[in-house]
Amino acid sequence: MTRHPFPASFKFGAATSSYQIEGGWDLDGKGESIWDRFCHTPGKIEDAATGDVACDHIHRWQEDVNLMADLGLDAYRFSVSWPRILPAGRGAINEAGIAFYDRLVDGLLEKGIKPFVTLYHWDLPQQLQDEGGWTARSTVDAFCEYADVVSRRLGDRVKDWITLNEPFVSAFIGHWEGRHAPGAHSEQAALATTHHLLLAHGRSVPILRFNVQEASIGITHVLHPSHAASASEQDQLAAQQFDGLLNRTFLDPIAGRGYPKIVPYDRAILESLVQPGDLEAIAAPIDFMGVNYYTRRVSRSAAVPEVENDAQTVHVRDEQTDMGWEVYPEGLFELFERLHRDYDFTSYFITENGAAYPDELDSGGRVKDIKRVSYFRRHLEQVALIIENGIPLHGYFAWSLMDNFEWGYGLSKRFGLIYIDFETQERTPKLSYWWYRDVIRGRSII
Ligand code: IFM
Repeated sequence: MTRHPFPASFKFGAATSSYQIEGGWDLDGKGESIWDRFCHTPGKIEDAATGDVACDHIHRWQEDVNLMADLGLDAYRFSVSWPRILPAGRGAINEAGIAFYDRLVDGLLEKGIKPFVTLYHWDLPQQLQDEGGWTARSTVDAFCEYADVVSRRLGDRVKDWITLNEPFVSAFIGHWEGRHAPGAHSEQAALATTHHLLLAHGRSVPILRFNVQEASIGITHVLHPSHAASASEQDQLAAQQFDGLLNRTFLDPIAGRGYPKIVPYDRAILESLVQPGDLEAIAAPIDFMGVNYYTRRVSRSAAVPEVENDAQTVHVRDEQTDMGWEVYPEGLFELFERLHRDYDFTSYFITENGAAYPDELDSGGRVKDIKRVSYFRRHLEQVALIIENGIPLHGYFAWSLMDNFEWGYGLSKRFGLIYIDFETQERTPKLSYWWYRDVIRGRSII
């Protein structure tokens, strides 16, 4: 059955991030980032890949914008590389870096594609890391300086701004689990990072508003419905704690409620970092909440609050993506119903949704990623339901426009609508690209 629930104003988009696609890691004055350092450290990345070249988007952006235009995108979400703009994290501006994003933004606008800029998608300048990184409160000031520079230079053309991508991942995977840069293993560091990231978000909102006329400003969180594996009190508590960790630690302070109480970490550490005025700053009014949705979490009780497909996660269904994440489309509606019921955010965008599968070119040079089409179709059905239920969801960004560097997994996980041959850099639109093009054209799910 064809459904036509998408209003003309609804934005169909695709998303990427700087370190995952750009390459040019030390090109034209760019400074080193924590991800450059992490990937250049042996043993950190599963297949020993780096983002040194990635999709070479820094040189091939025009071809990529043409592919976006052929796809019919209304909007494109990308991130700016902080060390490409401020190589030392603060101070001297790298004009060559600004010029790259100037060209990209102009190229997008020429094609009628609305740029959504994420300021921070995990590539902190290494020099700031050497001064303590996000565990140091001074990094908040550096972020505000960076937000000021970028919004002054691009704000005449870019109206849609996302301060941070998934602060949960930066804080907990980067600083407690250590699977992401900077690779720390400390609860204290994870909680300091959490608070300083949220403070950086809140403090930068008025700066963006001052610099950008008619700005629309948000933050992006990765959110999962949190279910218990059984009705036992312990499992119920584990599910509540996971909800506290992943969802509420990052939603509640933005909504002006401070940090949640039922969490699996030492809450006293987090509270001790809060200075007068911080919670008010974090709760600066925003224009939209960005939601990245991939899967749900089903918890059974255990002592250690690990966060992914570990012993605590129960897989209820067999269908999983190449990341080992359960495919659970109805969780998207469940999540938005809850957000709409429990919070007062006035507008939402799904800023990422997608799936990794082990795609290959067939003998005819095509990629028939049928599973990804099915994943997108079933999630877009939920998007339709969300809109039909009057929840103010205004856009959907597929993750990702193209195969790219998937962090600790290197180049081994493919999320793209476009297949990348990382040897030749040849781009091949997959079946899902053509399917999504038809969805966008018809503004309906087919
Ligand atoms: O590739 C990442 C992206 O950088 C942030 N959200 C999840 C994606 C898939 O893991």
